[in-house]
Order: sequence, then C-alpha cells, then structure tokens
Amino acid sequence: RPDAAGLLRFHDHEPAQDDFRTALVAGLSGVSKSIPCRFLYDASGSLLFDRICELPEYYPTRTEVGILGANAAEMAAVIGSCAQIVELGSGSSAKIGLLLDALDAPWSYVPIDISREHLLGAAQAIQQQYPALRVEAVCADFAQEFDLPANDGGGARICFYPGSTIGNLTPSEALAFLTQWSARLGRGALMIIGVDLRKDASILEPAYDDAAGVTARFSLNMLARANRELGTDFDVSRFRHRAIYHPDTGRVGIDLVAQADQIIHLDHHRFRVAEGEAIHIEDSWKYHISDFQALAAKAGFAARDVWTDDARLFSVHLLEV
Ligand code: AVJ
Repeated sequence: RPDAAGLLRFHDHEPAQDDFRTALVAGLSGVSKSIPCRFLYDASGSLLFDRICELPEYYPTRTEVGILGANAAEMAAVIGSCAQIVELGSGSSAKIGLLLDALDAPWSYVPIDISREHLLGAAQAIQQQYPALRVEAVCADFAQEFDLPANDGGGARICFYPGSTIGNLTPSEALAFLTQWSARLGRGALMIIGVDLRKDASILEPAYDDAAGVTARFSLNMLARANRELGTDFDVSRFRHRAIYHPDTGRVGIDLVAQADQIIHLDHHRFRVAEGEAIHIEDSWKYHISDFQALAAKAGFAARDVWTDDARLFSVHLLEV
C-alpha cells in the first residue's frame, strides 16, 4: 500500500448548486411561510454555527465529544482493524480524530461534504496528521446517489454521522434516509450516529435561544443572506427569532416572527408578511433511545450498542446493517 500514503484523493461529484431564489419564492408563496434550513449555512451562517457549538446553553456538541472520547476505545474494539470510515457532512472534520486515534490501523477515511473548499481544507489537514491513512475526499450531496470509494482494505465499512444532524429531518424523512444508507453501506457495515435526546423544555429552549443572542443572529442571517444575494428587502431588525419545544412530538420548532407588517420584494414578486406572522426556518427533532432504535430497525439496522452522558442529554448509537 505504499502508493496510498500521504496522497489525498479527491472525487468530485459536482453537487447541483441549490437554488436559494427558487426555494425562497416557493417558501414565501404558501399560506404558511417557510425557508429550508439548509440555507442557514452560507459563510457567515457557518461561522455563527461554530459559535453556537461553544455556547454554554448549547450542550449537544460538547456532550457528544465527551461521549465519543469516553467510549472511543470500546467503539474501536467493535470496529476492528483496517476499517474504512465514511463521514456524512464532514465539514471541518473536527470529531473524526477521536475515532481515528482509538482505531487499530484504520485503512481509509472518506469525508463527504457538499462544500468543496471546506472539504478539501479539512481533508488535507487530516491527511497531514495521518500520513498512513488513505484519505478519499468526496464532494457530493450525501442524500443523492453516487458511488462510494471501494472498501478494499480488508476491514469493515463504518459510516460516521455525528452532531444529531439527522434531527433536521422529520422522523419519516429520517426513516427514508437511514433505509437508503443501510442499503448503500451493505451487510455487515456499521453506523455510528449521534442523536439528541428528549428532555425538559427548560434545557431545550435556551439551547436554541441563547442569552447572548448568537442563535438569533444565526437564524436572522438567513434573511440578511437573501437581502445580500437576491436583493430582497427584508427589514431584518423587525423579525424576532423564536424557538419552541413541542414535548408531544419531540420537535424544537424555530421561526422568525415579524414584528410589523412588511412587503418583501423579490424580482417581480411581492410577499406580504403580517405583524405576528411566522416564517418557519428549522426543526430539530429529539428522540427517546428506544424510539430511535425502533426507527433504525425499520430502516434495516440492528442496534449493537448505545452510549450516553451521565445526564442522558445526548446519545451515540452503534448500528449494524
Ligand atoms: C446542526 C441540525 C444539529 O439542530 O441542534 C443549532 C442546528 N440550529 N442551533 C441542531 C442548530 C440552531 C443543529 N444541527
């Protein structure tokens, strides 16, 4: 395998540029208004999200990192040697080191991300840090169909999907997503997935509406982005960020609520937003451990193990196809 050492490989599937204008027109045209949450992450939004992860109220990131750190050796023992690690939405690849450091001779790391610059920078850094690892960066939308790099190192294939990113999907979308990935990964493959847990609104609502107002800025940036990129005229100062936990379903719903009547112009379109009207921008679904395991089972995954923190805020699941 000497040819693999130190040489970053790059597979560009040229994911379609998501059309913000089309999505915005569609989202503002209906009876209830909404904008898909994937548009939160432009350059400013991504920086604000990194700051959210450091907030005292936003427990998921540090709790998951704690769980991964505390149990990496146990995970590594199940994974075995020469594994191929496929990470979905790898971003800055900040968490994979916890796993790589615990693994016995991992064969390859396949970070998949839609953001080409971000992906390449992170993949290069990992390749430098782990010169013997075969790093195969894949620029793709991981919800779309594309070929995964072959797993020819002789070990297991592991899919790593941290961060409770799955929480942005409704449970039925999550079922479809996991079903697609169990088929794609194939028999014997493992998935390590971070899933945020249900808990009291007194913890959840501040986590999505922090005292310093960083999450509010993250949400409002979506409107500012539309003004910058599409020339809309949202009066951003007249919208308020709102996060409400619905304990019956386990959903944190995030809205931007207009504080005054506004007419928003976009090309030839005019959208009226009434005072008090909400634009829905994000949901973050929370699970009971047993409910998530049941969902995974329907999708073709057996629950092999699950780890949590002492306060049972967050869970990391080891699933097997
Ligand atoms: C990136 C989807 C995991 O739902 O906790 C954080 C996004 N939005 N604060 C989450 C988010 C506002 C985050 N996920």
